[in-house]
Amino acid sequence: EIAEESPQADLTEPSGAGPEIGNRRLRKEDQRLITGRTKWTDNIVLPGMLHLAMVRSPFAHAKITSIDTSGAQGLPNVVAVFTAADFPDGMGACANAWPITPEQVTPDHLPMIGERVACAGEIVAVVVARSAKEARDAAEQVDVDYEELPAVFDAMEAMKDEILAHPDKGTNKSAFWKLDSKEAGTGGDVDEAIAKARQDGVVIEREFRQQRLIPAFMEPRSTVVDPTGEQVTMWSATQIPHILRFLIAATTGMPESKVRVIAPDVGGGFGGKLQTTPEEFITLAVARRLGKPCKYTETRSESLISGHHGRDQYQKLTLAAEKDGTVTGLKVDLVANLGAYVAIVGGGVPVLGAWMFNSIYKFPAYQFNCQTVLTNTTWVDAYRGAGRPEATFGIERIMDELAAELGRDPLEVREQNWIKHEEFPFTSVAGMTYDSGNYEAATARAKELFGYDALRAEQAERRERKDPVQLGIGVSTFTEMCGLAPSRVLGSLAYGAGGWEHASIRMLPTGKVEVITGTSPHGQGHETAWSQIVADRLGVPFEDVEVLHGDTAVAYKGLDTYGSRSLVVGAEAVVRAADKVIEKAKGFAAHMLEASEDDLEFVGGRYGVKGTDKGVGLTDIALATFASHDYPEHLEPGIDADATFDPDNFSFPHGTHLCAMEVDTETGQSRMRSYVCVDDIGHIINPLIVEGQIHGGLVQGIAQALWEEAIFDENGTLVTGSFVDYTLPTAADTISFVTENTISPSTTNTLGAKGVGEAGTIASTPAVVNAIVDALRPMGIDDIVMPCTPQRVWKAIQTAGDHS
Ligand code: MCN
Repeated sequence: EIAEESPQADLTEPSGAGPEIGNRRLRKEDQRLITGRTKWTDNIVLPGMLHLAMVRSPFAHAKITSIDTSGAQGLPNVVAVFTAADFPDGMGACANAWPITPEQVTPDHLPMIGERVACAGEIVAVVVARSAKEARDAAEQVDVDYEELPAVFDAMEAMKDEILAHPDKGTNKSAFWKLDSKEAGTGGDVDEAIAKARQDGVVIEREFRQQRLIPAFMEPRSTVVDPTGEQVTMWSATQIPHILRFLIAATTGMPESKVRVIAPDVGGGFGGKLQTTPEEFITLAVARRLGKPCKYTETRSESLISGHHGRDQYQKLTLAAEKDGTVTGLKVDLVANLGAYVAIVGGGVPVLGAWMFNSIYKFPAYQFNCQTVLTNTTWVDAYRGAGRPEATFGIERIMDELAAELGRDPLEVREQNWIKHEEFPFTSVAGMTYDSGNYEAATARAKELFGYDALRAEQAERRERKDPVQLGIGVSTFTEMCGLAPSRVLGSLAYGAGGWEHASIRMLPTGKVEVITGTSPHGQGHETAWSQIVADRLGVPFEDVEVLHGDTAVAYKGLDTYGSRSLVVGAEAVVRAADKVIEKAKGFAAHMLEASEDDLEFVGGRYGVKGTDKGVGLTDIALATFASHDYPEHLEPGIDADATFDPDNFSFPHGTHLCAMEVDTETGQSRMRSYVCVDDIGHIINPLIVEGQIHGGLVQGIAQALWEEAIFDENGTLVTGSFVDYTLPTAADTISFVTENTISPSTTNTLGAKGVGEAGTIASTPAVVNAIVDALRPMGIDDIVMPCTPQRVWKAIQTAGDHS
């Protein structure tokens, strides 16, 4: 009904006369996404389809001593019950795809467990029934006996190796990664810098905790497998159809050509659907065994316990500076909790911090040490920002602490240390070359929009009169590396990982254009943005461009969507395919116009003979190459083109985020008063999409600062296992944000664009915590552990009071 009331046309603004790039177009995909009138995986119904329900371990670490499935077997409409023993050759393997070091300790991650579960929520049996409800009811009748084993949950506990998450591995330590500027030749000796600062400068040492979060996407994960055709087809709510197809083939032995993976419309992921999951492998194995289509859709509680988690890291930072505020060195020691298994990029996520803790600053000496550890908790992998929010938090918190120690304005101390705009491209102490940026411009504009000086004056006044509601101002200046990734750089860091992207453009005879992209959007609006780019490049109407994605039989080549890569890698491939179309069509144009190619110019979708009014449109050429026999012998019919783009560098968006928090010192309650961000993401394709990305990202980052935390009890049971306990923010919990942009074009792609999908999340968490700490600093408080709940803030105030 809703769909009929708001037809597609109402959601799409007219093209306008100007170029499409830069247009605030409403997203063409939103009509179907918002009304739900689309193919979400769970909407797919196939003839004779069966439904799966998983039997999951309630224990975090236990031996399975027996499984009795008889209670479920006899129930009406139950078709089968399987345990791992029914699949002696296995069911494939969830990927531990990219070990970060050759020595990495990597436990096998099997889809279904037969002997020993290593975290709560692992699957020990699957029930197949004619309906999902019957399958779930029957799953409760499967009787599993467990013998509990000692379990370890906390990363620092795991470091002691007293209790082992996987006893057969002999250690909980998975991998160690170090980057040292002296050894790498990119800077000085950090220990010397710290020793010197202890004598005649300032040393700030802080420990921060990145709590565990859960990527709470809107659409729970769902998989349908149809084994009845020539090919096995899997529909899955995934971010990575291409990688999934490859890993199914690689770990089950099925020929890749016999596997088709389709990611239909996907309702959000935030990194949480960047995984090849036990549930996908089990659904595939069961469907093939029974020869019938099968569907599995998780409940929200299953999603929270068995979809992967994010963050969970201990950070120790040592910052050395001269007395005038010039930083001379930074040392970072991380311990990152991987959970029970090394997830698809789980080992690599904390290591991304190696290139990010130094952030926008010109530190002369730097060292990054990262130890990843295994525990008996849900596995941890990418969650929006993946590695970069953690690093940004650490450095932006400690820069504030340095400013406080010196009694100086935190923006002033940052400016003293950051890379100046005339110094780009700049190779950082971690060895990354930042393409472009202008931290001065973004900061100046943010200060102006925020009313920085007036708020500082109000803060001083409230402090003076001991107002119970204190005002805090939080600063976060950040950069990130996005656009995963230059294959050669990525491959050298993480074994065997490519980072290119592919696109095809098909010029249809009627002049319409099909764009096929290897990216796999799950809320980011690629259909709209890619159409805008192609409309401008080929000079065709926006409405005539159709973007196809997410089906390995259509978009046969791709590396999918994550790491804010799609625009700067994927859309750049689209641009290059479009340029090839233009080049190919030129030969036909010359033939049709009886002119030399050198005399032609392509403007507004038309080849014109310079100096004349003779010309032919690209769409006419598309028809001619389809229907005409009259074309030059040296040309093939058709002007379609493919391109694969592999950038030579990441792109480095940056920005300045300012947050004002009012903190009630009597109750511990914090209230956000204003939030301003000025982000620099180079050229912008669609400002409306960008605003949406920033808003969504901000809310997730703010939620880490204030509300969200995945908590396990002493038995390893997830106590925040529903949305009653896992505190997701709603629109009512946030305020209107002020967002603006400065533009420092990227030099790594012809669009001059940088990614935006994670920027808001990366920048906002430290801005909020810095604001709360700033409000309370006169009380002697210099940190609040996240999430900064009223209870924690209140306790910190009481404790500070006790000491004074
Ligand atoms: N864009 C633009 N101009 C720019 C940069 C981006 O117009 N200079 C537009 C792009 O055209 C695209 C969108 O912004 O439509 C995001 O582009 P990009 O930064 O390339 O990010 P990706 O498309 O690769 O998306 C991945 C990123 C990540 S890593 C997470 S996590 C995340 C995010 O996107 N998860 C999301 N945004 C999300 N948005 C929704 N709705 N749902 C998720 O799960």
